Amino acid sequence: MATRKTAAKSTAKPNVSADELKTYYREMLLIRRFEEKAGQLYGMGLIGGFCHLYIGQEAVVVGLEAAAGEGDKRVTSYRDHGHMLACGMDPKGVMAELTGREGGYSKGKGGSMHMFSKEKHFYGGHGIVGAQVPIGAGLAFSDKYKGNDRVTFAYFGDGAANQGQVYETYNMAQLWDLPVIFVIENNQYAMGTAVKRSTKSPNLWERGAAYGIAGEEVDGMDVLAVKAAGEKAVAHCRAGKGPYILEVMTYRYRGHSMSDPAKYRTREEVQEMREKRDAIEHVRQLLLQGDHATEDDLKAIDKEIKEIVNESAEFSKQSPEPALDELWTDIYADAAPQTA
Ligand SMILES: Cc1ncc(C[n+]2csc(CCOP(=O)(O)OP(=O)(O)O)c2C)c(N)n1
Ligand SMILES: [Mg+2]
Repeated sequence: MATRKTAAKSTAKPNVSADELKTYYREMLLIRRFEEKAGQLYGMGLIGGFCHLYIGQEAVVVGLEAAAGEGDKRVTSYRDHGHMLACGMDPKGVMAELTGREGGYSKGKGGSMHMFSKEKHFYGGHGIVGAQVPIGAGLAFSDKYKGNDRVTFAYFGDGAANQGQVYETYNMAQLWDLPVIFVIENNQYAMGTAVKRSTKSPNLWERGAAYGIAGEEVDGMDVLAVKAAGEKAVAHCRAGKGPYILEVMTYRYRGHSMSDPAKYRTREEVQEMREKRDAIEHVRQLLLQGDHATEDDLKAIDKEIKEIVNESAEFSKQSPEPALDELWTDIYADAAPQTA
């Protein structure tokens, strides 16, 4: 098997303010604690159906959201809770949706994989692997057609990157210079299949070359590296140069979904990533070593986040289940067509 070429890492000191670092710390921690709570609620039977946690991948979406501007769009797969929190959706509405309650973003009728927010330009949450990639190009097409300078982030996994529709989308996006950033979240696995077992060509971002699409590999455990690459990609798209590919190297600590026995990898492998590469710990160390924050400052942030997450769980438990007649609403954009 061909071995993966890894891009040279920059050794430059990050040029970043204390406030910025604290923001990333807070946002990544919110996702992690929220997901841990979702895992607990699932274990208690309060969340039904599928539930795919994002723990370990937090720096990807937080770094890219830091590079995004007002009005930019995002669309992703079923592993979507982190994307929703990072773009500013309300944790209460997300948790209530996970638990199937009326106060959820889809009134409790969509669950983990089916939430949207027009206000935050979040276009789902898609359970069909790869389906969001052409949708992302469509969103970018709409912005280009309207003549604004908005950019769409279309997130998908290493497994999805082997799908045909991704390459049909690359072709059209490049042909029409669409302002879309294809973000491959390479977390090394597609369910139980390691990328090495499914993929001959080792660098997924390089496949864009066949269509003339520029791209690069990014260290997805380093939020500052993700942000910097995101800014470059956004500038490329806003300048009308067409799409860009970011292959963000990351890792999921939990199973594919809550029902994954995780027999396809060793505990040691997961432990090693947690101990040596954790993205939140990385920012924590930057804050402490740069004298930007004390242990007490960080404890205060931890407490604040814990409260937000607990409130979201409490809100979900108090929110009623949707009424039965809700079964007939939100099916068609307009009133249901009448049959003769
Ligand atoms: C079209 C389609 N095929 C198969 C599945 C079943 N399935 C769900 S997730 C998944 C793995 C996708 O892995 P990847 O794209 O790497 O994303 P990750 O789960 O790692 O975030 C598969 C095969 C599906 N949902 N849709
Ligand atoms: Mg994957």
